[in-house]
Amino acid sequence: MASSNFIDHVRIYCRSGNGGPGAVSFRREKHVPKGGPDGGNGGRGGNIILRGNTQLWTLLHLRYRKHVTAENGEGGSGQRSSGADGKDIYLDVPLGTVARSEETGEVLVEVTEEGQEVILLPGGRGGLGNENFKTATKQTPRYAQPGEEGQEKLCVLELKLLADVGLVGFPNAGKSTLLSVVSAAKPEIADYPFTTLVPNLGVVAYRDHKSFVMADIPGIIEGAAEGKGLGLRFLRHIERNSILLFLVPADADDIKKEYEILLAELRKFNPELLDKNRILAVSKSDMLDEELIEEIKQDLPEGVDTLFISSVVQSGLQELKDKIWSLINA
Ligand SMILES: Nc1nc2c(ncn2[C@@H]2O[C@H](COP(=O)(O)OP(=O)(O)OP(=O)(O)O)[C@@H](O)[C@H]2O)c(=O)[nH]1
Ligand SMILES: [Mg+2]
Repeated sequence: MASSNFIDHVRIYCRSGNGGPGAVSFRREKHVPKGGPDGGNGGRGGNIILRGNTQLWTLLHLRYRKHVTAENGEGGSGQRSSGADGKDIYLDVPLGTVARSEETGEVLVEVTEEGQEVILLPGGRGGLGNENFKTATKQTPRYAQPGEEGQEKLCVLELKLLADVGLVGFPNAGKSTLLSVVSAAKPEIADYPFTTLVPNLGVVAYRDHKSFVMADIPGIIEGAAEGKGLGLRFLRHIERNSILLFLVPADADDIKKEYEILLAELRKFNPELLDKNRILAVSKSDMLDEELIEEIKQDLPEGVDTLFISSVVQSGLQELKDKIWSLINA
């Protein structure tokens, strides 16, 4: 089952490299009796770097990397020779990865672009060799700096999905079914609530080789903001989605009311969610005839564009995609 591979949270114990010590050394050459100091600098310790990669959708590949340790820098040596820098460690992550310190909860870095490289933990600076400490009065410094220590931190990497459109609806509304017909994603579908336990992402092909990303998140129920059902954990996945697509099934007792309950839960969770553009789709409308559609139209919520769709008979889907596309690019 693809969805069990959705890993959006990993803890990694990170350690960046120590800087190499600077060297204490003096020039020794046959015809230079009192050679001056020539101890080179130590190399920098390896950094731990996060790098954005659009080919990745989850943090699954980091699941078993419990410890990451970067190399120490090498010590400097005579003849002003600097030590080599410790090798950096690159951790490729999907866009939308946020790294926090487990201890303080503080956000350390965030990766949002392809190829973006951000230093999660910098390696220690290399120490200066004794050639740097020569002064007019001190011609033979027998002192060099030690390298700076690397850093250690228990880091938590979390993925915030960067979907263009997030599906919002009660369990069983047909969210996963919609994703499965408009994208190549194969989410589990069933006629019982909470089939979807973790988010699924799909790339929806649009006209002229364009595409957008749709996120199917687990159903939201009344009280979700207080932790009912699957609770808040997955609501955070739609924080960044640029638009929200509400799905209310055609056989709901009161479409307007269901829509309003969903809105209220989102508002309680994070009022900023309501600033996003939204669309309402009445799903499973293959169960309606023209007459019923007309009836429902009389009592739809105000202030939101509403479409009637059916994933099963594939009706209204092109209009839906057009609408989504125009809002994403609004
Ligand atoms: N008639 C009809 N049934 C549909 C349609 N779309 C989905 N269903 C059915 O509705 C049920 C629920 O579909 P899902 O896609 O699993 O619903 P969901 O919103 O993902 O549900 P959760 O994952 O539990 O939140 C399934 O039995 C689907 O076959 C549709 O367009 N027409
Ligand atoms: Mg589902």
